[in-house]
This record gives sequence, C-alpha cells and structure tokens, in this order.
Amino acid sequence: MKLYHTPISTNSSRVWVALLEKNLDFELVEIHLDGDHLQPEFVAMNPFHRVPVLVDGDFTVVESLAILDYLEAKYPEPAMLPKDQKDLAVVRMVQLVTVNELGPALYPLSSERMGWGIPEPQAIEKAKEKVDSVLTFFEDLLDDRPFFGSNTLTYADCVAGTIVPLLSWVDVSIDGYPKIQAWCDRLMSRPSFQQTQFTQADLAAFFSRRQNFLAQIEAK
Ligand SMILES: N[C@@H](CCC(=O)N[C@@H](CS)C(=O)NCC(=O)O)C(=O)O
Repeated sequence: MKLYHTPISTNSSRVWVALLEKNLDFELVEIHLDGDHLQPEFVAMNPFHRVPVLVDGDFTVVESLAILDYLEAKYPEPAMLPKDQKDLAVVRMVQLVTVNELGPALYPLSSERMGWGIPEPQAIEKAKEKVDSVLTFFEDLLDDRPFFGSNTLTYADCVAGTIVPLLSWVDVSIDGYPKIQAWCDRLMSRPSFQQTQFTQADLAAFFSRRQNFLAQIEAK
C-alpha cells in the first residue's frame, strides 16, 4: 500500500497513525502541496487534489475517514472500532466533532501564523469558544478507560489525537481539562504518535514552499 501524505496535514497523520497501529506494510509518498498536488498523476488519483490518498493495488481511496474504514474492514485486527453500540457512537462522535467542529475552528486561530491573513478579533473569540465547547464535550466523553469508549486505541484517538495535542501551537491551553491532558500524555507515549509528529522545521519548509507556489499562481 502507498499513503500519499503531507507531514503537517492532520488529515494525513490520522491515517498514518492507524497504519502504524495496525502494523501494516506501507510506503509513504510525500506530497508538498506546492503544485505537485495539481499534477495530472495526482489529480487522476484524487480529483479534489487533497491528501491523504491510499493506494492499495488497483484500488484508490480518498477522504481520510473512508480510508480508516477501508483499513478496518480489510485488517480488522487490532480492532479500532468498538462493537458495543454506545462505544461505537462515542468513537464516531469524536471523529466527526473533530472534523466538523474542531478543525474549522482552528483556521482563524492559525491563520496569522500560516500567512493566511489576520482574522477579525470576533472570529478569533468565536473560534476559541468553539474549541472550548469541543474540549468540554470530549472531557465528558472520556470515562475511566484510557481511550474514548475503549480500553484499546480507536479511530477516535487517531482523529482527535492528531489535532488536540497541537492546540498549544495556537495558544489554546488544555490545562482545565485533566482527562484530556492525561489522554494526550498517553497518546504521546506511543511510538505511532511519536513517529508522526511534525516539527517546526517541517512547518517552516512547508510554509516556504507553499508561499512560492501561491506567489507563482498570483503572478500568472
Ligand atoms: N476531507 C478530506 C480533507 C483533506 C484535506 O483538506 N487535505 C488538505 C491538507 S490537510 C489538502 O490536501 N489540501 C490541498 C488542496 O486543497 O488543494 C479528508 O479528510 O481527507
């Protein structure tokens, strides 16, 4: 299998963590998103020119959550989706709230740092409130088990766990959320999460390539 990914893309890293946790053989192919994602070969795999893309033989999967489901169905061990209906619902809620609520709130919070412009103060305030409500929701969902709805790692942890620990980068503290803090520490002690962390240097390299790419587009 080949995973086309970008190191600073959390959409990609949730799949990367799952591949590692399932102990699968795969090849990583780095996409810089500096124009390489618009090349015909890449667009042929993903017409929406986004990472991640998983290629398994003659089958191509786009959309990170679809890739996770594909992996679970093809490689059911270790199981990363609970069978119990309530636990499964918890995992799905965490996945979808991360993607639909938390992810979008991070845009205004990281916009200045990413060079996308300085958002209105109200937009930042609203985004911080949204992040707080997501964290409160997650804190309530964590019970006395080490992971969301499970004693073993699930897709909730792959999805939320590749974003929540990055909140400090946008000056959001998780200090008021003791269960989330302990859960983040638990995740960060795992080789899969350690291996998939990106660094300030990765961010800087991505940023500089991306700026060049955007400048080229503007010059056209
Ligand atoms: N819903 C998609 C989102 C993927 C996505 O937005 N990827 C970004 C990087 S994090 C991307 O490839 N952007 C390039 C582009 O939009 O051209 C998923 O979950 O896979």
